[in-house]
Amino acid sequence: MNLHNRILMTGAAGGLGTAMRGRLKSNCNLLRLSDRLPFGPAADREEVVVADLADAAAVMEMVQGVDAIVHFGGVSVESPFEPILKGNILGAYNLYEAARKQGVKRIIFASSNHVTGFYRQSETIDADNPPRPDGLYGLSKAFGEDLARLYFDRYGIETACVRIGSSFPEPKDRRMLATWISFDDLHRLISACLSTPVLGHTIIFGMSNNAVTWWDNSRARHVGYVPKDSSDVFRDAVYAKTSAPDLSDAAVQFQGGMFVRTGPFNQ
Ligand code: NAI
Ligand code: 15L
Repeated sequence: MNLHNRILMTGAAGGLGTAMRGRLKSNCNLLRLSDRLPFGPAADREEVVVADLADAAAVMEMVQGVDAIVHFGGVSVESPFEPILKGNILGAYNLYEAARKQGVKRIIFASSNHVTGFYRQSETIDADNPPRPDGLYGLSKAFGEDLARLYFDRYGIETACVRIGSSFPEPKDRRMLATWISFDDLHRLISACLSTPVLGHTIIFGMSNNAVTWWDNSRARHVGYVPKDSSDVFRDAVYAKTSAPDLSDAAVQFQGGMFVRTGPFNQ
């Protein structure tokens, strides 16, 4: 039996939305999908809502009647401030306000490793390390995590802030050998966050069982996430197709990789 009747997944037209769409249907009776871009008709046990997260009234309608939210929607890379402000800051606020007013009690927030991108690749950090965002995008995700904490402390809305590493079919470069999470592990992680009896406000790093890692999830054991995949099977192929890292490059020194030197700061 599903714990949730209707789950809302935002960002449905994006990479992870597309990958999780089929998988998340096993977590609920009805999956409501939303994005600002059109993404095709509703399939069996689906509902489709096209709306901009910056539109408070539309978000209020989108959240009506849902039991839990998986929030992927928003700007997903370093960008100028305006779209980040609308999609990630105002968008997250609109979503939490709608959740508060409509009694939604659990949210899985797609945060990012770029909240802590300015830690070094030689460091291991956990959820208690302070944020060190590597750009405006990471900063907006740090805002989302703090917003979630406020709505937990004041209103009891539980959130898993999943600091996703790199979720793609395969790791694309040497950095991603540390940051990679498979789609199946991401679904395992979201399922664990949706079903654990007490979630509270939890920060958890979204990674597979990679031999090289910079993140320690011991503060999120109550979630019960057990990854089954590993980037290690791709190691030889990734080494063969990439050249040795230039250790003087900030993208190699810091966990955020290229994000630490991307964006409007450099223009
Ligand atoms: P994506 O860019 O493919 O998908 C994001 C979706 O959000 C898009 O379909 C876009 O149309 C929608 N969106 C953007 N602004 C919006 C707005 N104002 N209103 C409504 N919808 C809006 O990104 P991806 O890779 O699917 O990531 C999903 C989420 O996970 C994002 O929040 C991203 O920051 C986060 N994440 C993803 C990682 C990855 O490895 N794929 C790593 C870390 C975090
Ligand atoms: C992210 O936050 C991005 O959304 C994703 O596209 C990747 O670039 C990922 O981080 C990463 O750090 O590899």
